[in-house]
Amino acid sequence: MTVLVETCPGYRVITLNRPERLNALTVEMADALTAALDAGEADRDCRAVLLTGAGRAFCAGQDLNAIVDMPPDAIGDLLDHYNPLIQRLRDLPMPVVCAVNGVAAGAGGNLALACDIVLAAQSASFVQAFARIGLIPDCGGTWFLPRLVGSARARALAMLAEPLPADKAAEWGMIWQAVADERLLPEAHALATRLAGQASAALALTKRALDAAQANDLDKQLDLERDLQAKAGASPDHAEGVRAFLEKRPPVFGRRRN
Ligand code: LHQ
Repeated sequence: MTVLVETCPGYRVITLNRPERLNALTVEMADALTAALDAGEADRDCRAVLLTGAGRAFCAGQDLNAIVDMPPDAIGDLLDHYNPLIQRLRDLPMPVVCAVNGVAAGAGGNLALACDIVLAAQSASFVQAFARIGLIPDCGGTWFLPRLVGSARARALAMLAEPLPADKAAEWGMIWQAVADERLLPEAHALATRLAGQASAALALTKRALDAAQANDLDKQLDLERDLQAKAGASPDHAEGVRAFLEKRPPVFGRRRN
């Protein structure tokens, strides 16, 4: 199995599993990953997802063996499998924690950047490897990078294809945190557990609002916040959150409904 799924209380762990190839992606693997996310969404007890890689790498991007003899005009068609995966990660109502356990190169790096909260092991690095093989950053790289790190850094990362160490990625705001290697999985599981205990509708609406903000002006965004806040405010989780605060006890949120 190139993609492993493990069910934990409140969340699912999805592990890229081709460690002998540094978890390099094939279209079958991208489809399997999308299917695993679909299945997670269909399970109302799944309130967060943790994505990581088996072995010493997170993901080395597209498996170059699988495309070496491909007709040049077929390369772009592969993205018909990868783009739905990136969209799926962004559209998923549950938060996705990414634990980058080692190198994240090419599409592998951008797969990580599509997740909601990215933790990386201190020994991990991010490489926009595309320029080295005459390609452009895909899987959302040209969209995520400038928004996360600014245009100057995005351009240099994309054009020079140099590895960016996890610490620097965190310092630049590309990811949430770099943590000691042995702390990566414990911290990622703790984050997933914590998110799984939060108000699920509010998290889903937060994802929507933040993504929409990338294209909206302030007027439009304020309108959207009003509409989404009306939904969040009408949720039983909001009522429970307020009651719990006033009663000085931890809130107990209900099942995921969206
Ligand atoms: C690999 C790979 C790999 C196969 C390591 N494939 N075997 C493009 C096309 C169209 C549509 C879809 O989207 C894309 C997007 C893309 O992702 S394009 C970018 C593809 N990825 C790359 O160009 C990265 C290639 N890999 C590397 O630069 C290095 O391997 C990194 C920096 C990831 C890791 O370096 P090292 O830690 O020094 O490991 P290594 O290079 O020794 O690799 C270990 C093995 O894994 C090795 O095989 P071997 O049989 O010698 O042990 C590599 O050949 C294999 N491997 N990446 N993408």
